[in-house]
Amino acid sequence: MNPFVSYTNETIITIERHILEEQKYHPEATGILTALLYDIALSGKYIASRTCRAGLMDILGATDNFNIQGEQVMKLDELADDTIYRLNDHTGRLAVMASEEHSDIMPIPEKFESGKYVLLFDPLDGSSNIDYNAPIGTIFAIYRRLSLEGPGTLEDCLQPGKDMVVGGYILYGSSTMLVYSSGNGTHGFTLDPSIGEFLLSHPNIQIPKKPKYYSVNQGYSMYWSEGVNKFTDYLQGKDGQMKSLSLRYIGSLVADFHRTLLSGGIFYYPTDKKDPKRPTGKLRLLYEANPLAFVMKQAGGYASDGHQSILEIMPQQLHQRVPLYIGNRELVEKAEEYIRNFDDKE
Ligand code: AHM
Ligand code: MG
Repeated sequence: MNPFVSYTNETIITIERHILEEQKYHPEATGILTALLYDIALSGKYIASRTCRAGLMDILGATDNFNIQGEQVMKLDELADDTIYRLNDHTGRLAVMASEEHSDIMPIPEKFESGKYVLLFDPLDGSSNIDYNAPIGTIFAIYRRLSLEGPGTLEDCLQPGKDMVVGGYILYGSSTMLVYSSGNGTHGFTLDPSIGEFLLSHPNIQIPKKPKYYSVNQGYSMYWSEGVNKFTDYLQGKDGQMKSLSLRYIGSLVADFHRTLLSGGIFYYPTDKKDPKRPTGKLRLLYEANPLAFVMKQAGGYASDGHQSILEIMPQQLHQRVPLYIGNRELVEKAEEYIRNFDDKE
């Protein structure tokens, strides 16, 4: 039985109700952030409705990429990107957006009002898994704008994760889940497709103290540093310090992260030497590492780049990559220790 679901609790809490109740903790709140979050949940519902028909859309779009309604069939990651942008560009809540799919910031069209928040997102993370019907996700982060007025700027997007107002993700798996934190705990909602609502299923998630799994693409171990290899030996119990953890890796960050959050353990994507063009690993600070670090921190865990907290890093570029170690604090700090002892001395 899912330990987070109380079958005796008759109160049904929709995401809308939850967000409104969270708003009570912020007497200064105007409701804009609440509405913004609701629009993100709406984007998630729309993307979920399309991703669960992925194979069918291919069939429908097989001729000239047009479906039977005469609409052009987009790739799912383009569709997700477009959905989030279009559901949020006209609301007057955002000053600017940035997406992993675009090299530059995405301005709000001039005909619409500019708002006080900034939205950064990875529209469909792990999209290489779509062809295999494996879980994929959307990751998002909301900040307050720094600029005072007019169109939002690049600087508005380059804020450290510790200044995030809301971070979260939507997981399109065997069910669709939205997990978010606005700095007051981490809460998970499951989409009930029969009524089209996200319902609170995982209130106040805390990462279990006893870790269960480690999650990493072990196929790249030949490219790792000595410290990362020694840390992996530690997780496998090879140096006798602990009982080995089981390995789980889907290759879809949201799904690997979600399992780590609920089961306890660590996910890492270290610096590796296989691709000289990206010596800092693969994952992006703004769209992937930061929002998940924020959610993990609120669930009692920790995220590091191997040297310092992810949330403390001052971003220099929109698409900056970063090594990521995320999960139970003791394990992440152990990774930092191995890196310090074996790699930093070189
Ligand atoms: P994407 O943003 O292009 O989808 O890439 C990010 C994905 C993550 O979901 C996942 O953790 C990682 O790439 C897997 O990479 P690899 O195949 O190198 O293990
Ligand atoms: Mg991604």
